[in-house]
Amino acid sequence: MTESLAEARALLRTARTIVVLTGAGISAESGVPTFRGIDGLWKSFRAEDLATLEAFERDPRLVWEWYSWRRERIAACAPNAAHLALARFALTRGGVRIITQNVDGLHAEAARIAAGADVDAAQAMPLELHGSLFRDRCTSCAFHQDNRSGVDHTSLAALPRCERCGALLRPDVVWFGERLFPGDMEEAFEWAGRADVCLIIGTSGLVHPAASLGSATRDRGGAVIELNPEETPLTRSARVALRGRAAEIAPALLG
Ligand code: BV8
Ligand code: ZN
Repeated sequence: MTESLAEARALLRTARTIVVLTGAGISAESGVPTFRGIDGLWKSFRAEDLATLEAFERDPRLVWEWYSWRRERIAACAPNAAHLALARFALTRGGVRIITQNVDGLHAEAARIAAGADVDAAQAMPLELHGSLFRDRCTSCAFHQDNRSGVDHTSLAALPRCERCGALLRPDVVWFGERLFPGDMEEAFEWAGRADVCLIIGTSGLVHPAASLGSATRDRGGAVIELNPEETPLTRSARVALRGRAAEIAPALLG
């Protein structure tokens, strides 16, 4: 395993199919708090306290308070140089699939910015494995709605309800212990299984099934490149480990 940017660039240049897996670290320089870093979201909260269906059923007001705070805080964040470099990379060469664990919507926004008015942004749109912070979904029927605003969590009665059936709305994210959305896991592993390179940016590699995508590439003879300031459980499977911040290294890696 090397830390060579030149080697990582050569691997990407000769690759036909590339999967990019991102985590909270790619959004760190946009001001989005990571989950397990020093200012990690989970530090003040424990994942099992808030990001689970049981927690929501036990105390929907508390769970909405946390998501409402995140929604308002993250709605003010913009894509950084890493999101933009990745979007441009995906738009300019085919065969790239961006797969993110993030729910902050910044890859989609970067795709729209990079594509501009006259280019179809679809090639750079991410597969959002864990859903979106900016969408509500009904706990009972199929109703969904985009929603970038905070919610009134001051009382149970004030919590948002479905306009169709009156049931409580929840954030349209995948909680711990919940399955990914239908077809997403299959699509992610289908891409990873046939990728020549799996580029992993800004994830601690602790959450499954996303954390296993790199092994799916490696098991089929592909190479893993990891971009992260720190070592993670995924580092040992990497052909190249680039130590540094995404916004600083991604433009040099992908430009
Ligand atoms: C499933 C959405 C199966 C919500 C998230 C025991 C009990 C229960 C479940 C399990 C268990 N053991 C294993 C499991 C499975 C569980 C899991 O993996 N748990 C882990 C914690 C052990 N997984 C699940 O439950 C998944 N579902 O398995 O279903 C099933 C089968 C049948 C029937 C029913 C179920 C669903 C997991 C989805 C959870 N939802 N998010 C929300 O966001 O509110 S996960 C959450 O963590 C976020 O999505 C986040 O992205 C994700 C992973 O965290 P990271 O992105 O890696 O962020 P982190 O802070 O950890 O790391 C940041 C990294 O960036 C660091 O490495 C840092 O060094 C680096 N960095 C920092 N700055 C920079 C940087 N890198 C680059 N540049 C920088 N500037
Ligand atoms: Zn409903």
